[in-house]
Amino acid sequence: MIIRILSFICISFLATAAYASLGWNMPVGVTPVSKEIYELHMAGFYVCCGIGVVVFGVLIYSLIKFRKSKGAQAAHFHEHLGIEILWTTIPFLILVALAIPATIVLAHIHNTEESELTVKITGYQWKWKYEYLDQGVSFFSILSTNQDQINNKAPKGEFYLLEVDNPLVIPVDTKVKLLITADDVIHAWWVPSLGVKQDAIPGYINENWFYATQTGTYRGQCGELCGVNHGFMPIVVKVVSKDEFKQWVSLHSGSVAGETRKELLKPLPESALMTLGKVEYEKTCAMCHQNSGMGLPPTFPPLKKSRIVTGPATANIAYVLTGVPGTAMQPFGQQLDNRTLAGIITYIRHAWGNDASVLKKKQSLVVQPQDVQNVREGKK
Ligand SMILES: [Cu+2]
Repeated sequence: MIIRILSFICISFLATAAYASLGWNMPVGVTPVSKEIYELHMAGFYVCCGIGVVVFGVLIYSLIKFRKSKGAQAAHFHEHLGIEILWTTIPFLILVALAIPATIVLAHIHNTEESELTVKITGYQWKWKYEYLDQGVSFFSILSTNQDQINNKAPKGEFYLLEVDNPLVIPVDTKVKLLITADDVIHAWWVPSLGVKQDAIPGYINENWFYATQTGTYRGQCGELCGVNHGFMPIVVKVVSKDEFKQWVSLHSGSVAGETRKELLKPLPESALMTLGKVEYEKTCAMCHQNSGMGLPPTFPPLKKSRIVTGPATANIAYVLTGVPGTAMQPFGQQLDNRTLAGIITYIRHAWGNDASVLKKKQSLVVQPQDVQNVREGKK
């Protein structure tokens, strides 16, 4: 009877497809590997259920059947060779039976041969960079949830902390090889629906791959504790049709970027720089220095009344371009274009009452894209 009850509880847990849709189980995913991982996980789960039923069944049966009130007497035997062989052999066989499919899946996960598209992924504190090695497309992907939601000043959106400005765009039915590394500390690129969780380690390039069989948007996160904003570097992968991908590449590939590089040096009116700067500041800088410009001292210094921000523009530009080694202040010269940098620097020199200090020191309030380029080239 007891065994029957236990079996019933276990069997009710076996209806796992339903639980997967409820979010109680791991997702089945949309790639062959994610499905294999799911099946492996379920096989292990069934074995655990079986062991649970047998072990607890015997235990509970014995407790009830041979209880003291019924006058049960303990047996006095010890050292039974047959039993010892049995309880060593059975777990050994179970482990071997589980290791065989696990090894097959593991070998499949690491087989990056015959890939059709290669994307290099670099983890930074706290963003991802994607480079399509054969298409000449590269960009940063940054959290796009606004600071008001994070600071509980606005209701949280549907994809709170799981949305980015530039998702990774991938064609459907294509074997995509991933070369995963990091620029500062260890991160991990983790998208459950694609069956990928791979450490991003500075100085190493790890390989992984996926083959998405369904179009759609798949979300993930950094899977390795990488610092104070670890929870703020989500991953969004948009799987599109092959035609849509071709169009997307032609819009984003090198030749177009080459033209816009010249465009990016054109001077902008102060108001345009301020508008652009505010948006970009909130996206790229506010996570550390905060919307209020007060930072989170001592790790993230305030920009309000900052000596650098209210000082000479060239020094301010150089500081942002090269960053500060050994701190979270990165060399943004590699990450942002001249126009964006000019906008951000113009904005921080105006905001939080900094403008009064800048003017008092007779320094310039506005930074143009050409000024940024000049500092890049080492011109005064
Ligand atoms: Cu990370």
